[in-house]
Amino acid sequence: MLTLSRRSLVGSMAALAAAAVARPALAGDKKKDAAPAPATPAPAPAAPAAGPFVLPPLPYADTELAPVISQNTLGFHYGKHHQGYVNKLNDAVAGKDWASKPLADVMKGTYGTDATAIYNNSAQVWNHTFYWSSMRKAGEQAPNGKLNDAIKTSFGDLAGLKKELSQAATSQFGSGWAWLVSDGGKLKVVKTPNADNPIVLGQGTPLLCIDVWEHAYYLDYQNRRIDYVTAWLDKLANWEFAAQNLG
Ligand code: MN3
Repeated sequence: MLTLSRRSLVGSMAALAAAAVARPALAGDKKKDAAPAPATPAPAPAAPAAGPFVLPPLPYADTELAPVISQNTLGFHYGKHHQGYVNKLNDAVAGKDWASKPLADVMKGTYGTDATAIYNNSAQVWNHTFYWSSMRKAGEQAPNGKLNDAIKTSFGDLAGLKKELSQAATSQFGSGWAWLVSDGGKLKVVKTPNADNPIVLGQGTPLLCIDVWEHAYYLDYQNRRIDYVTAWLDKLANWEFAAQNLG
């Protein structure tokens, strides 16, 4: 019911917005210093300016993470939240040098500056892209080879790693992320608040991440973050991706 009402609301708002303007919204419409509208409406462009950053495709079908993450959750998370960060980033970099820079350079270059909108949205675009690849089609999978050796050295065994990741993910207060990173050849678990990630914080090379913002799990698990994290670690963790990142 929640899904239906939210979608209906979005649809109604879109209809209202469409009725209120004579042409499609443009990227520059929100700027207060935009030129006044001409008396005679200009022809509508073929499509709104998209900006330099785009939503990357998911590495699986949106049904393949079920039953751990439903198609409904993934639809909102990817199609609304991740797309929203991309759109806000494009708005924030419009007319700035950042518009021509790689995404990772943008988030590293704006961390700790007063360009908070560019930083927050660029880091969230990066984090979510990494998060999608940190998961695979739901099922049993275990790390092997060099990654498995490193897990044994750093955590004793896979259960030890899962316990640390679970603790980090469930103890992160409010919104944020839990990460498996490689730092100087040793694996460790870290957690970061809001949009922050181990790259900007200098905590090592990310291997996997778990999104623990409520939007990642609330439709499926409500307040039970521990159930989401446990199922994620047992059924979705993409150890092949982690091994690739370990190199
Ligand atoms: Mn998210």
